[in-house]
Amino acid sequence: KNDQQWWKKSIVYQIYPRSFYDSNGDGIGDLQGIIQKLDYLKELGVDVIWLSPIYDSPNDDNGYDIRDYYQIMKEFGTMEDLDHLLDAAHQRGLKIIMDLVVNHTSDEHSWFVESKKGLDNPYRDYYVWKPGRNGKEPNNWGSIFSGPAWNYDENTNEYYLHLFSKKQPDLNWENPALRNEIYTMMKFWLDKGIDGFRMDVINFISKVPSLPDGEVKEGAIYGDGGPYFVNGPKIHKYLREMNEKVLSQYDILTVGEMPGASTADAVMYTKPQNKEINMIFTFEHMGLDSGPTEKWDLKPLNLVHLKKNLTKWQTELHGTGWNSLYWNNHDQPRVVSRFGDDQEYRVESAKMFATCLHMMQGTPYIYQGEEIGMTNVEFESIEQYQDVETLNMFREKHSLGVPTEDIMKSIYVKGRDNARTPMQWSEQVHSGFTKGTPWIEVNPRYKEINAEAALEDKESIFYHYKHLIALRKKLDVITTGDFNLLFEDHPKIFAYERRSENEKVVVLCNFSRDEIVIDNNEILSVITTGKLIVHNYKEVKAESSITLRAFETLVYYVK
Ligand code: TEU
Ligand code: CA
Repeated sequence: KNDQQWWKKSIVYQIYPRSFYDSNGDGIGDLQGIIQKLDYLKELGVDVIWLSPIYDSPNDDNGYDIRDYYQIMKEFGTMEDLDHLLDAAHQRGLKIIMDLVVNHTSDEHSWFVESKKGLDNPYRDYYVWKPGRNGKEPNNWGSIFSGPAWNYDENTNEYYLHLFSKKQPDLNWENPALRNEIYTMMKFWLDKGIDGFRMDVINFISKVPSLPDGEVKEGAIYGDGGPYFVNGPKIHKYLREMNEKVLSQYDILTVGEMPGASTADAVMYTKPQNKEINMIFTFEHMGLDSGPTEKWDLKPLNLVHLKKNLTKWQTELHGTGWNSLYWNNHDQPRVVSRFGDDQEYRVESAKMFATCLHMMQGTPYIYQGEEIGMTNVEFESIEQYQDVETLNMFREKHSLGVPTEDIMKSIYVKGRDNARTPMQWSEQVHSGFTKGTPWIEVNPRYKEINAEAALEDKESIFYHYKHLIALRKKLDVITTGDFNLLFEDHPKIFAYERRSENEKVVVLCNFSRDEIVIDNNEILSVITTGKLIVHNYKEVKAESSITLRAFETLVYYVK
């Protein structure tokens, strides 16, 4: 059933429901709000909507801490609202995939409430419990959200593992009873008619049973447990079991979020004959502007490294597996601020990033607001920030005496709330997101950057995305062609070609503010004989020796 590979031709739009559109004035986005914006997404031309978690949750990590997999978060609405959303989407030819968060649950989940009651509780082994070592944590691992990865429970005098926040205890996938509970839950949602899953840190679920200490890297406080839970010893066993018991029975899209997966891992996870999942999210290109220990350790992007990394993923998965393509999501700062120019050349650079990504092989993902060029935010005080990862990091670094302005600088560049300020719909108060008080403040630039203005401006970033999406549907070479990097050592130009039997597309992207002359004869012949199908400047000057203006992108089609 899963052999119709429709997802190779799809474009996915990610909605972070809390910040998308508030229909009832409580300052929190909701399902009814999404229903009211489906026509906007239809206009954009996307095929699939990925909803970040909408299950019942205390929202310690905004829904990535699930308390009940079978209930809708009350702030988002009811199960009837979800059924209504599914119908309304399907009526418009839109598919919906949900976020599957099964590496951990909320500590308020009934399984964990039971598990912590006693060593002999039937749910004890749904989670990872260990006795302390010399009166301290069982090993030296750090949590990804700061602090140790273990929390002490005095009731049973043991520690439980939490790779993320204290309120997100890791599930024990060694336990077949737990695995079967997950498969049953997945089938409940698939039988309701959802069209697939995005699987949260799915390559973390298998841990090395002995849970050995990790290396304490330069400048780190805790050990790096990564080698003992990333792409763990039984991950392929579990994914094949999940595929055999659940996924293979439905015609769905499955994408695994896989921090730390290499291209070799990705081929194993996504080659169809392995019967695991369709595609993965890699983090390698999203880590190139981080220092050795953590993302808050800022480093400027080196374009040649980015080009080589994306080329590696394009070429090593060509004909073997399948790529997802993304710059943005609810965990990443907004690309136009991160790698582009969100002031003078905001429109040109946003269109350039879109073109650079959407002409590659894979399934593109658009994160809410990316299609109108939303930018990062810089709130004055830490009090205005909401993200548990940011707040935990602030507390830890503050206690270590790091100056506040240094901490705030890294939050401005890499904080996840950059992606979580409300979707900017109009220049109305609170950007038309809510008639109430938004759960997080709106980015002050909403008066200039909003969907209403974008829809009225034929030259907007929105219509550039719409055009790229339409091209993917029209030109097979974008889906099937190979990938060949051009000017590979050029420090400011990202250029590549996509080739198939009788079609070729040449993509030129200037990642800099500088004007750059291209006098390569081969490219010049493409420019003179090819058809210009994408550009991001109003006036296009196709001369013989072309000069790429600041953040200019040009795409030529050659038959
Ligand atoms: O994120 C996985 C993950 O590794 C994140 O810690 C991410 O790398 C980090 O936030 C970058 O700053 C997933 C979800 O996407 C994220 O929202 C959740 O917080 C996390 O898992 C735990 O569920
Ligand atoms: Ca609401």
